[in-house]
Amino acid sequence: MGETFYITTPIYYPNDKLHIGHSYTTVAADALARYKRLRGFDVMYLTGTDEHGQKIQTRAKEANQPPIEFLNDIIAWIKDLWTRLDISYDDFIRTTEERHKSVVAKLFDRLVKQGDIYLGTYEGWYCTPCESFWNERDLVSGKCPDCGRDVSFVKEESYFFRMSKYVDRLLQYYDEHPDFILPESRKAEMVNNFIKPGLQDLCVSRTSFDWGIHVPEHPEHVVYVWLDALTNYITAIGYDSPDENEREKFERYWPADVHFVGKDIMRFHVIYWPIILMALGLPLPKRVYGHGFFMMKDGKMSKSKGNVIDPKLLINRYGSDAIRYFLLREIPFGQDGVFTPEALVQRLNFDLANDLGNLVHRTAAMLHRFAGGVVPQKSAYDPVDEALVGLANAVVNDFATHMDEMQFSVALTDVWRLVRQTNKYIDETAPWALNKAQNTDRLNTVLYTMVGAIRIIAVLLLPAIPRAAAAIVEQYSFKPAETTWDSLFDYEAFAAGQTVEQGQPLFPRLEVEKEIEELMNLTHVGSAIAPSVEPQGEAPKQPTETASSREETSMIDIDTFHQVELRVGLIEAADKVEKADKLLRLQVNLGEETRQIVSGIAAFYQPQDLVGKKIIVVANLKPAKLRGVESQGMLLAASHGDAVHVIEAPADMPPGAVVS
Ligand code: ME8
Repeated sequence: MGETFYITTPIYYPNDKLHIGHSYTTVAADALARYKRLRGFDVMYLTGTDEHGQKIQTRAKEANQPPIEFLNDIIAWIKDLWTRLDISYDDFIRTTEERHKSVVAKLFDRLVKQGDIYLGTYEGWYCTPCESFWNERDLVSGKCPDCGRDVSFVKEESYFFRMSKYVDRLLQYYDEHPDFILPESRKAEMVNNFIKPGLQDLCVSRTSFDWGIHVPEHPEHVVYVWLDALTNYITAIGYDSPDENEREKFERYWPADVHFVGKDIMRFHVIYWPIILMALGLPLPKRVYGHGFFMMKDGKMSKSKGNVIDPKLLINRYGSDAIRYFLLREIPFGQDGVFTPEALVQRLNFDLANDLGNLVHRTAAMLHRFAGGVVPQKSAYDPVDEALVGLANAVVNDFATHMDEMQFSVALTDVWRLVRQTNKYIDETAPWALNKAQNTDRLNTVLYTMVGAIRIIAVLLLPAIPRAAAAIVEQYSFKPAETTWDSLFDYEAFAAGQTVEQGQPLFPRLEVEKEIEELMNLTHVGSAIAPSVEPQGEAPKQPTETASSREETSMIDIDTFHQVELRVGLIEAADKVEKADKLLRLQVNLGEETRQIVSGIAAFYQPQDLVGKKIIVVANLKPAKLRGVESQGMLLAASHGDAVHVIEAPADMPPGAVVS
């Protein structure tokens, strides 16, 4: 077994569906894990869920479910998300698992006994969404300084962790390990904002709720979520496990090579977590990388603003590779960036469909046209070939440097230098002209050189867009030995003579304007087209959403439901919307009036089949324009997998009848 590499994501709060921001951290960690595996490391990639605390208890209560049932449904949804995004985690820890709970209880007991944790009384402020304690002086206009929401005053008996005792050692560790806090710019913020003003002892238990790990000696105390959560990084790999094999695993992988976290939870990872480890006498993680935030145009994503992007929606439409590529490429890791439909569509179209997709497709097409679909042997290189070979070498080295520095966006830019240059090489060498001139030797060398570049590109893309990269490897029949990391340093490390499949385009070319508009509709809450999500091109076959995922959405009360006006409608006419292959325009009689409704059901119904149907219409939806056509309502349809059925009203109900 090779050298180990242990990488983690935060364990997310399963109080709600995860959004594209959570996917960001997980995809980045996945790309690094895959890259390290490619380089021969024995990788342990851990993710999971942080399942205790007041917030989860409250959400479960609102959903009228025992916490664990509430959680199981969401965890199933989260795991399904990671499957769809091709996340190659090696382990998924849930803090409600016995392997975690028993170790945390024991560890707490030990820290009490050795005097690092003591009993006292906490008086101060608490932010439940962040599960964070705050001093009066930390609050900003009386609100949580992290999330801006209301805080509550709490006074309760609590255990405290003697953080202050370890501050000097912590600062010394920072000095001796300049790579510990990454990007480096975050270090000053941590020291100036949290350590210099005086690090206070941390409250590490709560008594006002009971959904958590109980302190063995004092069971009315529940271990504070952050102490519970942070220790997942060691319990998951067998710290203090009764099982010897598990303990060996811990010896093997600890300390972690890198914890990936968002900048919001940096302080827990670079201050509290190292101190807890010091108290336990364990080595500290080598690096903590605090990346930036994916924002929306109107600021931070939040459920209450309704500007949260559901990653499954995007994966269904574009496939996992497209989303992975966008997340890794669009924003330099470490910085904040804004999500816009324009940026997504342009990246997919220009980088993936045009540059990469086109290169792979046209090369295969030329191999078929000029060489019977078989990669020919080369003769001597011309300078133009040597230049491409030289660039490929440089790109492999740059890519490695940038991946090691966790600069995913730059590493992908490196690969695209080779993609674009290879396209240019084809234009310059013009294989079609060589074919016409029957200059077979030269033609063969050019074709070989093109395939050589594609091999290197495919291997370099395995970490970021594993499906497409594997599809290229298969299409071009590269053998396992020709797709190893070491093989990249020899341009000619593949035996010519293999057959290349003609293949389908890897990524569909999008009509930019149209797609941006559709994406806006799709991601806009309250969009008037019900079933507008349609897998495209190579989009992977995805499991459909189940009841479990719906149960995580907030429950509404009956008054909210009654705000929706449902009526029976009779479809009197239907036709296709011009230049919008998914949309039908319906004229629907609602009793006292006729409404025009545009619906995304063209793929499932012929217009004439709908005429005469009685349907159920949301009659008080604000009008919206779809592809320039006004829609004055929405019809109800059921969807499952690829099937969509318009809901029909009973035949004896007149148009306009109220549905409730
Ligand atoms: O904090 N952009 O869980 P959490 C980028 N349970 N990343 C984002 C993001 C955005 N808009 N929104 C969320 C917790 N993230 C604790 C962690 S670890 C021992 C316990 C990512 O569900 C980012 O990684 O609130 C952030 O740190 C994390 O989700 C917060 O997830």
